[in-house]
Amino acid sequence: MPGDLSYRPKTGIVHLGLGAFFRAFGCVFIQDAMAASGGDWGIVGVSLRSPDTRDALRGQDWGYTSVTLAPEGEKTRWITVLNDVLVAPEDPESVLSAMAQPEVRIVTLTVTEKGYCHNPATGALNVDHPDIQRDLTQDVPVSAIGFLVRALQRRRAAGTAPFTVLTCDNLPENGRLVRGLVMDFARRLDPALADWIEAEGKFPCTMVDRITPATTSADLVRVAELTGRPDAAPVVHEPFVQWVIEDDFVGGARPDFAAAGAEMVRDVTAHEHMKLRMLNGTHSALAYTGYLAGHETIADTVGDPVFAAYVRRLWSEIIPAVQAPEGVSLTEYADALFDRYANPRIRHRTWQIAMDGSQKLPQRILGTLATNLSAGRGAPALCLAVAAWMRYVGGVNEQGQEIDVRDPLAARLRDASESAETPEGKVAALLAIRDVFPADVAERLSDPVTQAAIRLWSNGTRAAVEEVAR
Ligand code: CS2
Repeated sequence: MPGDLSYRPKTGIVHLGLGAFFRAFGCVFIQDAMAASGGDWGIVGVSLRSPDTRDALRGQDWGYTSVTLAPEGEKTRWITVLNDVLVAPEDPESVLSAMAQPEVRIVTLTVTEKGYCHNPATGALNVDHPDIQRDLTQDVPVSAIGFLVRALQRRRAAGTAPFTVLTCDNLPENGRLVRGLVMDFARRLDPALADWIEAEGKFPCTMVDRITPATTSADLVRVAELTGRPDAAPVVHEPFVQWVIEDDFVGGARPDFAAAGAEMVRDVTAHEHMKLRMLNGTHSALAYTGYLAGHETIADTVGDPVFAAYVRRLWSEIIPAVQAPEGVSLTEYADALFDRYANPRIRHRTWQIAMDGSQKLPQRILGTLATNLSAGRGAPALCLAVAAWMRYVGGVNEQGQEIDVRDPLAARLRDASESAETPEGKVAALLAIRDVFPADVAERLSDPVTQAAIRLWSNGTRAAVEEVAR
């Protein structure tokens, strides 16, 4: 199959946070890059929490099926770029030792927003986070930031150059953000180490994009049907893929990402803002409103004409707050996003996207709202998305049933919501959570989000969506 490897590469990359996304995205790019241009960029994957992926892949020699779900049909491919999978809680020492090997030149990360242990509103390290407090005092870490810094410490002691830290999470200026967190942690541990990382370390920013719903048991059955071989951990994803990477690696050492279709650029900010605000922003808005209106997936949600009009309305509010990357038309980008959302084979659950909203809202929606409101532009569709998030984190749906809210701040959010009876009171209590809403943003949002919440609570989600989408 084109792009498949004819050799077993030696390890050059350690990946922290081996979830479905990186296996459907980074692993595929890196396999293609080596097939095109060679190099030893095999990957040791690390699960920071559960042994499930390791247990599933072990009996398959770490290979797995990647399934492209296009509206017109499915395509499968066997991915062989993983050389091993480690489970950090079982054996953190082997993770540090893998990261300290001189052949490892890059550490990639997909640990999700909350995995950075930062304050989502400010981007600063959350030094009150229990994992960070623990990792600052013990040599063997549990947090991603702890692993990065402790491994860099070993490399410095051994006279080995640092690895490049390549974050692939949907965070604003993700490389600069993780650099700030690593530097803050390192400075608290050992100022000389911090100086060394500052001088020699590299943290390129990236924009990553491929819709990858969680693999289901139905997917396992389908993959066995399609390929004739059972696979305990395939990944399913859309055909679209985009990786934009700042070309700034320690010693220039990296796979030939461009040969695999990645865009190597000097500054990724414009791409990143566009994607976070236009894709992830509308994804979250559709997740909360769609979930509350009883839609299971994003495709079901945009298949409802009221929500199709709503997402178009959202883009009309978002586009004035986005600077187009050179050569990109934002209206064409929005049209393409709509088609991606409508792909009927992609069953991306609204509940899955609704997870961890406290960590996602600032960069996905609040920044856009702040830009619009300070320019005097109203943004009722975005304000309704914030109100829908508030209703969602209250933990009870419109039929009075419990919602399984997954969020590191879930208990605080629920307490804030329950501290008041009225939508006005709930909005005020939630806007006071500074980890999510900086004071100036909270003040600006107070009136318009309260108006949206009143309509949402009194008319129901679908009617409130219909009203702003008109
Ligand atoms: C989604 C993203 O789960 C979510 O929050 O918005 O995972 C989204 O599917 C990807 O960023 C698409 O590239």
